[in-house]
Amino acid sequence: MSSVLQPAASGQDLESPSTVGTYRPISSHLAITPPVSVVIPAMNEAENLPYVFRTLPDWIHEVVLVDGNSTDDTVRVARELWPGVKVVGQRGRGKGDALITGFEACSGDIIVMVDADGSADGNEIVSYVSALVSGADFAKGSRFANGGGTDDMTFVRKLGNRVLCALVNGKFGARYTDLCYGYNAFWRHCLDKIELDCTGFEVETLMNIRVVKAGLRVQEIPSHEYLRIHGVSNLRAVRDGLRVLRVILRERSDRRARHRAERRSPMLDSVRGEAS
Ligand SMILES: Nc1nc2c(ncn2[C@@H]2O[C@H](COP(=O)(O)OP(=O)(O)OP(=O)(O)O)[C@@H](O)[C@H]2O)c(=O)[nH]1
Ligand SMILES: [Mg+2]
Repeated sequence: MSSVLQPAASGQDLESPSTVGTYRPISSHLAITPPVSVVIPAMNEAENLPYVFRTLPDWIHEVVLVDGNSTDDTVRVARELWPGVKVVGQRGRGKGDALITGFEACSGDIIVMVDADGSADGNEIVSYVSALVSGADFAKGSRFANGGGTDDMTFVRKLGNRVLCALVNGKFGARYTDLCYGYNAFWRHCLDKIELDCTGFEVETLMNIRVVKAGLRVQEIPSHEYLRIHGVSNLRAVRDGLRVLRVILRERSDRRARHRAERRSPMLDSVRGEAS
C-alpha cells in the first residue's frame, strides 16, 4: 500500500524523520518530498560564509560543510550561522577530495554542491531541485546557458573552459555549454554510477564526463556566478587546466579500451587461445 503524502506544517522541523515522505513547498508553485542536502567545501572561508548561508533556502534538509583544515574561524562561523550544520573533516587535500567526503556524509536523496566563497546564489537551488524532481538525474549549472552569467572569470579562464568543454562535447557526445563549474545538483543514486576518484578541481569535469558515460539524464541550469567576496581563489588556471585535460584524456582512453573489449569476438579469442 502506498503511503499517503501529507503537506508539511509550516515551521515544522525539516530535519525530523516525520517529514520524510511529506510534501514541503519549495516555491509558490512546487512542493517536493525528497530531503535535500547541501554540501559546501570550505577552506578558510569564514568571512564569506555569512553571505553563503544567507541565501540558502529554509526548506533544505541538511547542510554538510567539509572543512579543508581551515586555519581561520570557518567551522565556528558555520556552526553559529546554521546550528544544525554537519561539519566533516577532510581526509586528504583538494576540492575533489572534499566533495567526495561530503557526499558520503549526506543523508538526503538530493545533493546540491555549493561553493563557500559567496559566488553562488542559494536562491537558485530551487531551479536545480525542480529539474531533478521533473525527471533529470543530474542538474548541471551553466554560466553560459541562456540566462546564466559570470562576474568571476578572466578571459584566460573563459577560453580554457570553452576549449575543454568543446573537447568533452566532441569526445563524449555531450552538449554542454559549461564544464568547470562548481554549482550542480543530483540524485544520490548517481554516485553509484560515477564512482568518483580524484582530488582536485578536476572533480566537476570528471562528474560531467561520467554522468554522460553512464547514460544519466543531464539538464543544464542557467546560473550566475558572482565574484568571490573575500580572500583569493585556490584555483591555478594552468595547473588545474592541465589536470582537467588529463582527466578528459584518461576518461577517453578508458572508453576506447572498453569498446575494444566489447568488440572482441569470443570465436577469435578461442582460435587465439585467449578465451577465459
Ligand atoms: N574543503 C576544501 N575546500 C576547498 C579546497 N580547495 C578549494 N575549496 C573550496 O572550494 C570552493 C571553490 O574554490 P575556489 O578557490 O573558490 O575556486 P574557484 O571557485 O574555482 O575559483 P574562483 O572562481 O577564483 O573563486 C571554495 O568554497 C573553496 O573554499 C580544499 O582543498 N578543501
Ligand atoms: Mg570560487
